[in-house]
Amino acid sequence: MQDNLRIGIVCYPTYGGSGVIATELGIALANLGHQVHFISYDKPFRLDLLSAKIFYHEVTIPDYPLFEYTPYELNLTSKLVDVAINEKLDLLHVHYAIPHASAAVNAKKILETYGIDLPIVTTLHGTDITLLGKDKSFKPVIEYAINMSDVVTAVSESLRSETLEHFNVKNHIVTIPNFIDLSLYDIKKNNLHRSNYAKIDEVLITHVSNFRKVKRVYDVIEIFEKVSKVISAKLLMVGDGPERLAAEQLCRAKGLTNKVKFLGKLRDVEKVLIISDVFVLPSSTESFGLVALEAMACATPVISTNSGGISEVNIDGKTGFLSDVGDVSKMANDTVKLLEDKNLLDKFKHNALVHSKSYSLHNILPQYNRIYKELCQLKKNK
Ligand code: GMT
Repeated sequence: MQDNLRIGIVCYPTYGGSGVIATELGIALANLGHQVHFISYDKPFRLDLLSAKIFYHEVTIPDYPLFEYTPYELNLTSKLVDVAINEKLDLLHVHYAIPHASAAVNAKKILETYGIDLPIVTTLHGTDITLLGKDKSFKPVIEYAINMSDVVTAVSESLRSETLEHFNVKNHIVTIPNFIDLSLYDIKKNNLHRSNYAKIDEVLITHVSNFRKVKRVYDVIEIFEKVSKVISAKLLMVGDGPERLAAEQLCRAKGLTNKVKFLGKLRDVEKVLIISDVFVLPSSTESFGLVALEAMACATPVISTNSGGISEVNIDGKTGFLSDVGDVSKMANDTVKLLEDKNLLDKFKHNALVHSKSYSLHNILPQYNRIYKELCQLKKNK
């Protein structure tokens, strides 16, 4: 069997952890020598095409007046069939169940009529199971996509158990946690100055998300308000999304505008995380919390909820503190406790950095690579 494979990767190109993981996985696979074809409706936001091994195929959606609702999944399915045939893909790795896994299994069925066997690896990332999956109208499609994939992976133990609990899964689900490329987190190379945002005697608290409801951005502001009554502090809100305007309005109403800065979407979030003292993630659900791991890789402790898979990443009393969803008083008290005790803060910073290393790309990439090779070997033996 050849060592270098032709791998198709389907992901959301937008500001979110699943797109980040898919992009960084693709880049790492290309660095290993595989040829990687990204397929999406836009170029993934962290993808630079500066590699002879990386290709991007855009799914275009024709404007057809008959369709009241554009059938994106069908355009994606056709594109997958086309790329699989013409680029001679060995396998497809799709991130997120809907519509990526369901389009992929349909493409697989179509390709069978051409005599082509295309193994599908599906990675479940979270809201595809925890939110969409609980919506009964999607359940049969998600269940089918999971059961028809050749290999299914989940990004945390918690997501794996939730999937098994809510769906009639016939496939084995492998947990492969998210990862980070530690070379991107070189504190010494950071050229963003903390003094841009906080005075020397102020602490810097940061939140990064896509400002969806599940992120509970108002809790971030409530926590910050409580902390800033005790400690001189500034808050950086990074990202954008449906709740941003209301969050800005809440800051105005609370008279916090001189202390809270909304930076919008940033490509290199690590630059901000490195200069932060504490990272806050009060989500109501989080299958993994990639950005918490990114903060930890910057030696920044995490104040978070204990929902979903976050507790697998942020270790309570070691790399940060965990609280029940909505318990803003405890999250504020924990933040103050950390920031007022320099020894404790230094210990947590050290622990966060050390713990993040167990999620290094170097440790996780071989797990995906092994799956790909086994699938191709199976295909060859058929
Ligand atoms: O969190 C989001 O809103 C975006 C979503 C995504 O699909 O990118 O994130 C999910 O996948 C990430 C990568 O695996 C996880 O780190 C996030 O925890 C997960 N989000 C939720 O479960 C809410």
